[in-house]
Order: sequence, then structure tokens, then C-alpha cells
Amino acid sequence: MAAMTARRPDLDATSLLGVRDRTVVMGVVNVTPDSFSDGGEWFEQDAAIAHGRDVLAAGADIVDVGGESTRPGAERPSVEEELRRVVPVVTALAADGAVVSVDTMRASVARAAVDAGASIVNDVSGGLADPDMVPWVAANRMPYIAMHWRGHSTGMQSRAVYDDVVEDVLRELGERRDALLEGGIDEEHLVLDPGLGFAKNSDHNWTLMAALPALHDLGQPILLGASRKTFLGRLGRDEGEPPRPAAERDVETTATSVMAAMAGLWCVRVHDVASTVRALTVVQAALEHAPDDLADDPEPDDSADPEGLHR
Ligand code: PMM
Repeated sequence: MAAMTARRPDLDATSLLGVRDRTVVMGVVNVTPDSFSDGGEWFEQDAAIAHGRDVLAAGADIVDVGGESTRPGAERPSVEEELRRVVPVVTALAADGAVVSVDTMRASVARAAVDAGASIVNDVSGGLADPDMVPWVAANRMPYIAMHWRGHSTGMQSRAVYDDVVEDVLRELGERRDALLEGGIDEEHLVLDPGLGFAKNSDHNWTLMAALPALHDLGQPILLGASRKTFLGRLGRDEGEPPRPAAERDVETTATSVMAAMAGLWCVRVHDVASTVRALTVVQAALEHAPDDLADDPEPDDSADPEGLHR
């Protein structure tokens, strides 16, 4: 039986992308006044750095530092402001030896963050927001996370129109994957993300959650960003009642992390790292006791693992 591995602080970004025997955890540090879920909490530089250290101590494999809020309707910060928010935090956490991803749609911010020590670019626009992003990522052979995206946050929810959300997201993400590979990004450096909450209403998010294994059809490692999003806060609330506040959505978030791990996704991006890390030990313990044909092969062919549960 394959030994399941816990977090390995010695893994660099490229080796982390190759992890297949467990779901990797990315902890969020939003250096913004107004994010979806933790807006303003870590806006001050020292608080953001201290929070990043807490996230790592809680067991995150990657710390994701972002300076632009993408909540529906959010205005964009200037490039200068985004740099001011992100670079010092990346510098401090990378100096600690952390694997840092930079959550940005701007090539200039990605470049500055990589100069400061970031080793993964997390671009919610999948390269669509800035024409300089893909050529730069390709030329520098950077690990790159590309999310399903239909446009900037102002007016984003008016684009939440699908014939069949799973088919449409798979098709659009597949087209993006092809364009990114054509643009020179290495296949082994490319992660895809269905973009929960981005031009998607609660029903769209739940339909995607119910179809997580289908994301493997894209042939790339998959990251899921469900953490603290509004659709989780609406559970148990009556129609018209406001959703529960973001900080009260961690139990539901942890359940989505378990679903992601059971579906064999590569990574979950979460705010409360400790609860997800604990919950993923449950999945790992169960997988260790799975029959050999499920647990032994880190890259099974489809006949051994038709649902792709261990990719
Ligand atoms: N969601 C947010 C920000 N960055 N990145 C990826 N790859 N996937 C996501 O779903 C995602 C992201 C918005 O959430 P936050 O404001 O709570 O961080």
C-alpha cells in the first residue's frame, strides 16, 4: 500500500505541483481592505506577515498573497497600490522559506512578486486580464494557476449565465488550457481552477461541487477555491435572509475540502488552514486503508481508477 505523506516543508513549488497522493493546502493572505471573506483583517503589512506565518504554522503547503479584492463589484487598485500591498509580505514569507504564490492578474505585479521570492503565479483571470501575463509566465517557466473567468468583478454576476454550467465551464477552461499551452506555458506547470463564485450564482457553485471528479477531464491538476464563499453562508438560511458572515463559514469550507480530497483534486485554497489540514488527515487515513488497486498507484490509468479519485 502506498504510504500517504503529510505536509513536506522541503518541497519546492515545482515538486508540489507533482504531488498526487494527497490534496495540497494553500492558505490565503489577502492584503486588501475588502476581500470576499477576510477583507481588512490583514490589510496592515505586519499583520499580513504575521498571519502568513500563522497560516504556514497551521500546515499550509503554499501561502497565497493577494493585493486585489475580487469580490463581486470590487474596484481595482492601481498597480502601485497592489505592489505596495503585496511585495513586502511576499518578501518576508519567502525569506522564511515558504512556498509563496502571488494572487494577481497583472504581469508587472507577478514579476515583482517573483523577484521578491514568490514561486507560483495564481491568476484568477487565467491570462485574460493582462496580455503580458502569459508570455512572461511562459518565458520564465513559472508554475501557473489559471481560473475560469468571464471578466472583471464589476458586473461579474451579470455574466453568470450558462446552458449547462459543468459543460460550459469545462469547455471554456479547456479552451483556456489549450491557449495557455500554445502560449508556451509548460504542461507540468499548469493548474486549472473552476472559479467558484466568479460569474457563478449559488446553484452554479453547487452544481460544480457535485461534479468535481469531472474536472479531471481537463487533464491538469485542479485547485478548488470554495473557502468562505457566500454560497456556503446561505446554507440553512431562509430565502431573503442574509448569509452567515464569512468568518462563520469554516465548518462548511472544511466539508468542501473533504469533498475536493475525495475527488482527488490537487489543492484547496482556504482561509482557515488548521481545520482543513485536520480534516484532510481523515481522508488520508481512509485512503491508506483503501484496497490496493485504489491506493497503490499515484497515477492510475482509467481502467484501475475510472473515477480518477487518486489523481
Ligand atoms: N478566489 C478568490 C481569490 N483568489 N484564486 C483562485 N485560484 N481560486 C479562487 O477561487 C479564488 C482565488 C476570492 O476569494 P477571497 O477574496 O476570499 O480570497
